Amino acid sequence: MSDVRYWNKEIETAGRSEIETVQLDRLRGIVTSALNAPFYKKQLCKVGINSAEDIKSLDDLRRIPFAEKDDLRQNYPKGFLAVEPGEVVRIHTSSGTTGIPTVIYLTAADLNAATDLLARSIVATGAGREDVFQNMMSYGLFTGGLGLHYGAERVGMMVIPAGGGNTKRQVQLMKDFQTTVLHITPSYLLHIDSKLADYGVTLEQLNLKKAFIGAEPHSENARCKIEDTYRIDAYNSYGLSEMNGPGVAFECVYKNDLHVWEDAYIVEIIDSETGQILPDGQEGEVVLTNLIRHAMPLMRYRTRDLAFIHTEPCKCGRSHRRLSRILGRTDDMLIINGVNVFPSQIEEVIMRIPEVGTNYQIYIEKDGVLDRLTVKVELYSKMFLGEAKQIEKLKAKIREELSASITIKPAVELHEPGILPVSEGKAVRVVDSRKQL
Ligand code: DLL
Repeated sequence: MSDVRYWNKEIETAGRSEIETVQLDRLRGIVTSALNAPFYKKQLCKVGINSAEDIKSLDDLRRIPFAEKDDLRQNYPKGFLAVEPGEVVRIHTSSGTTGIPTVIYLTAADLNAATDLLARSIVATGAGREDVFQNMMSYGLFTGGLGLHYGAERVGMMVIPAGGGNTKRQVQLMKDFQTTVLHITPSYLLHIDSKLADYGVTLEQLNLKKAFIGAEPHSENARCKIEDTYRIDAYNSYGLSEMNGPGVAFECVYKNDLHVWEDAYIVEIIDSETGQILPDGQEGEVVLTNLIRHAMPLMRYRTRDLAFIHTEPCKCGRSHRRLSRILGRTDDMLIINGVNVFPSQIEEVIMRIPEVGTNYQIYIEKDGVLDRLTVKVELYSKMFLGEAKQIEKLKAKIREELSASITIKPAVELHEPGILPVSEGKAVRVVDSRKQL
């Protein structure tokens, strides 16, 4: 009888040398495809890689130059395309809100391989065909919706393709179909709880058991808040459009950081300043090579996400190494009056304060020549029933704890729930008006 804890036990529990054999074999295949893409034809020739034969070992990967978001933009739309257009069955693009969009192409075989990783991820969390899966990520060009949709169908779950937004309808669907697993951004999930009472629905009327949370940064404290609020298990899911979206790394039942599916992705951690490869355990920028996409090869892609690799074995028996949660991005560091501050530090502090509710925002503006940081925080509504003095005390406490972590004292504003803007997809946590000057 097959072991229900795994989707593909053989590869998920393979030894290091077996994984590396698969990686090498697949890397050669990807290099062969890449030589058909205008971008890589030039790049690979420059470093003397003219065929798969030139990849003798995995170390040869390091000869391949890093690829960056700008390369994708400059070669938009077809510079990375490595197959005849007729072979492509799907594209996804980024939103393009910050400039030229980026696009990925998939053949039917690419899509099949990506879907399998999602089925594998779902099963790793202990979910299975008996579950009712409500997919609350937006469908369309964003990879979050369709990616998990096909993975969940492959597992045999009953899929509710709800898409993003329309909270009232989402809650109704959860109730009517007794949804057991949600796929959702953590900020949106944190928000929904405050709406249940408005819709006359209690947690007891729902049947939630698990949530797959991802697509945006969140702290361990935010995960705990989700788990306590809904009395469910929340599993971190990491991915990016450039690597096919979700399914790059996922937590297993032990929720002890995210297994990177190493037969499909080679992960390197580099020093983002020097490009030097860092040893396991050291924090740096995540660099990924996709081994399963032939329509559009992408090797050594600099994600700008910061994390580190765990090597100690996981109790689940999977041998694929784990990535820490994303600790920040190389491009999200704020410099406030000369002090470096990561938004993740702020979230980490405020989410551990029990009176703090589920939404917050960070504002930075100019105040004369100086920068002014304000952290706006929503409290649970019962807090506002107390005395004003109590609120002032809490404000001072939040300010103290923040300044102990980030070394500058921000202004703190406390609000009732429902005041700060909510996103039904990725949350906008930082509003930096200095950039508009
Ligand atoms: O957000 C893909 C995805 C969809 C992942 C659904 C997980 C679930 P992009 O829109 O290209 O793709 O955004 C990718 O989002 O480089 C990270 O900075 C961030 N991100 C994604 N997952 C996580 C996570 C999708 N679990 C960018 N923790 C990535 C922290 C995350 N950040």
